[in-house]
Amino acid sequence: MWVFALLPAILLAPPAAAGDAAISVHQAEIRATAGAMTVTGGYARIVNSGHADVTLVRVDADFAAKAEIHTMFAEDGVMKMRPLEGGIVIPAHSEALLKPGGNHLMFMGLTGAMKPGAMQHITLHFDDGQTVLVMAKVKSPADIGGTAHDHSGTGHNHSDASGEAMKMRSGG
Ligand SMILES: [Cu+2]
Repeated sequence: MWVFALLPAILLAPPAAAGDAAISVHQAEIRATAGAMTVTGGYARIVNSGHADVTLVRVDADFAAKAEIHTMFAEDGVMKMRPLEGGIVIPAHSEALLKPGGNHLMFMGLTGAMKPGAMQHITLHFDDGQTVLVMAKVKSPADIGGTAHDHSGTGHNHSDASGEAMKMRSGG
């Protein structure tokens, strides 16, 4: 009986088009911090099963004063990063990988240490109005997928970085 009751609701659902909730986030991870670090990175696989490209335009996290979407680039043989102004496009029927050494989330002004094993909420905002609340797991750098040391070496360029691991380069 309930099957018949359900049918009208399905028929009334709007056709899949711009705005269909098609984003899912997997393997959300945050790099654990050490000592007085107040900056860290976040990574995830964002899958778009919809028929339209979607752009990740903003990130919120209650454990950081500021959250940004970053990209990395080489300058004079040194890897640096900067905010990605246009956001990250997740193509239709495809995915975007946020990973060490590539596009990533950057959390600045951490309210506390990021301890391995802890779970933290991140909110991802997309240009079509979708908002996705993500549970991210804090992992030690060695456990984060990909290269383990991209955020701990030289060449990063955060104006408000106070951690010893984030070496400042002005004037970049
Ligand atoms: Cu960054």
